[in-house]
Amino acid sequence: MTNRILPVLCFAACAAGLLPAAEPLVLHYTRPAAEWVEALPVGNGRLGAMVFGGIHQERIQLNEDTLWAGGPYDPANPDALAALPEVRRLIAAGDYAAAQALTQQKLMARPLRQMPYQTVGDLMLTFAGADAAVNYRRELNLNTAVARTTYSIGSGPWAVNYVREVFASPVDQVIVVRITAAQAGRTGSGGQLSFALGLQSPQQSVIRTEGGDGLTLDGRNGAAEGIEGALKFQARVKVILEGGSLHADGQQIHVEGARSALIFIAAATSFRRYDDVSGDPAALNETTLKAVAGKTYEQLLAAHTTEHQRLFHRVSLELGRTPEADLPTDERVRRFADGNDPALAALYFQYGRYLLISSSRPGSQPANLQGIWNDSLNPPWGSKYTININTEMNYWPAEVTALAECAEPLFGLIKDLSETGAKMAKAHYAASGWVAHHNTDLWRATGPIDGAPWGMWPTGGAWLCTHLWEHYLFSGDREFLAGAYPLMKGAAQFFLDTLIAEPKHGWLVTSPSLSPEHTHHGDSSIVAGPTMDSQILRDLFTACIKSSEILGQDADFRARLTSARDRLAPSQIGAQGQLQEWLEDWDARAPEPHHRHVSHLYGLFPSDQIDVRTTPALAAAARRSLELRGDDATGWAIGWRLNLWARLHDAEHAYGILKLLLRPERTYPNLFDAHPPFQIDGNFGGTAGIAEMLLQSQGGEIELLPALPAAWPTGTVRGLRARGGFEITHLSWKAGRVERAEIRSTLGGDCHIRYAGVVVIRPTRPGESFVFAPSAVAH
Ligand code: FUC
Repeated sequence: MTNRILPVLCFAACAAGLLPAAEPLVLHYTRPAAEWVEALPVGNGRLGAMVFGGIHQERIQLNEDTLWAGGPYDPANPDALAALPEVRRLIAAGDYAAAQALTQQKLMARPLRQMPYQTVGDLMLTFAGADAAVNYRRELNLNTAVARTTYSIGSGPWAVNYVREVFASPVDQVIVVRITAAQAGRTGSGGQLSFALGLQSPQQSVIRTEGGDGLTLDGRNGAAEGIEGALKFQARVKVILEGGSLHADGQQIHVEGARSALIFIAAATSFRRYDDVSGDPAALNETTLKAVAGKTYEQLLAAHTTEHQRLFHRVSLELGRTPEADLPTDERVRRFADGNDPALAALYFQYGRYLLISSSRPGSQPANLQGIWNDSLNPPWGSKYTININTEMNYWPAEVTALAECAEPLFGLIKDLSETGAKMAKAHYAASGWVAHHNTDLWRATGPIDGAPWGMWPTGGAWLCTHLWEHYLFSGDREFLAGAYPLMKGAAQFFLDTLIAEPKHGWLVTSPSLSPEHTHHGDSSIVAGPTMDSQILRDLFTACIKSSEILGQDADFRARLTSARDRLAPSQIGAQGQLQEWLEDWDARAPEPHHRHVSHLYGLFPSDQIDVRTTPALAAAARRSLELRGDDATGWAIGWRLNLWARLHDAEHAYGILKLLLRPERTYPNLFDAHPPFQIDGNFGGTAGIAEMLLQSQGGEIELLPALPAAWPTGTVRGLRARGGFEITHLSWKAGRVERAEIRSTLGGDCHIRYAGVVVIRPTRPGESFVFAPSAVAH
């Protein structure tokens, strides 16, 4: 039912702005971190640190987001183009094993693997006489983005209280550490702080003390897969004391009898662009450290917190509080599935937003498989960008949770890939436009890697491009669209040149391709026209068609795309009632029925091609596919299932999936997602999924509480964003029913609000807010 009469809508003076968080958003622990996945992450997009909070020894593990192995390289394989027709012929003949073998032999990029993201090293602080500590607490405050360790040594009037605070400032581009030691109850007392500072690194590096109050680590990145290291990097540490004295000794700085110590950590590499490594890290660090030299801790902290809260406080979420909320965070994770701790779900939601703000800011690299936090030279999957799901999932929460700026690095990556991918399109396919396969790295390599069953997937760049269109749908930013359109157009051009007509129906399909990482016969995944490809291309072509209309250009290209879109293979329903993963109904015979990837369900989420209301048969088939696949999977794969069940409007199933995610097997003590091992995509998928349970805005409607579980009967969420330029500045519910919503229109136009089976349409002007109170709606 659609209601055009608006008795339930009234005008209100709604102030949009920063929102105070009601529930303290703090991760806390009673012990120092023993493992890396217990340490607490801070980051400013570019610099990251993991804080362990040790008593005798503090380890602060450091990252800089451009420190990767290798240097600029061109991964094109000169044999690929000549072998392409034969691979296609073998696929058309149904000889998938031979097609895969030839792909492996001739079509893969060189080298076969891309470059890994790497650690800078560690700052180690060793404290004198730190044996019998009491009142220990270690915490990460998401509201201030400060990691804090406190403890006392000794007792009575002689007890000394230690406080360590660490943050990564996006304003001053340094990691700031402040340590104080003061005798209990004696203001002005001090001089208790004695410790040694040293740097260590697994990289090729030289560490030296500098000027008596500093440490410098000069390094070079290493080679990988035969690609020589081309980067210089430098980390610098500077210590400023209040009281006490400093002296250098070998590779360490010694602090004696200080009241407090302020430590700055700067780091930079010579990376400027994927094809330019001419930067001067020493000069960059010098400038950075000079700029902070005269600032007080309080000034630095205030600037940092203000900038963090500008983004973080746009959204708040309250789902209710139980006594469990007072427990240490790792204990809460252990209890979540069988307990009643709605505040942990809210904390996990906000932690995903915190991690995105901390790992992806304008000017930084995009969040990689570990965001920005990695202590290794050889991390799992190189801690790169896997673009057959993982990188996209990292950015699922960006628009809906009001962090669109954090997606800027992703848009920059797409621009880079449009350049490197144009060379790849030409070399491997003799095609125009650009292509990126299933992975990329700092150097924006775009070729098929790792091996044919995983790498021979040409649709990664196309999927990334849908994020450009989504940004337009949320923001209505025409100028952004004008810049993004050539990137989307280039991605589409590649497919206009390379799609082939499959023999049975004449549908246009990709070949060679695969349904990400899933085999259909034996160990063969190579195929023509996997369902996911057609779904992604339908979205890409539609985005290009609409963009060219909005921008008033490219009528001919639009016409070509429109006719190609009409010929893409449709999503089909198979014999089990499931959504088919491939052109043929092979799902029942695929060797891994519970595979983690659910690529053919892209159409349901993140796309809106499949929808419970507009395409109910396909939605039912998607549901069947999900049931057949099963709920449990790796971290990110559970995160995807959460979003999918929310799109199916099955609140209880979605909540059951959240319980699978928020258990120790998939959530480490520091709330990092466990693939396992750590992979950050599940955190972001989890945040997006919780948002998707509370608000959806696909298909031209804003739906309130589309998948609210019984576990969250009462709550308030403020600040979520909807497509069409709407901010849900307030949404509160009681006994599972919406009490009041307040919506701000940024662009004007009709706002279609769906709740409890009723749609109301409210015309709006830009900047106007209105209240939706459904108690008056007759159902
Ligand atoms: C894809 C997934 C794996 C892992 C890797 C980084 O290959 O199939 O599970 O997430 O990316």
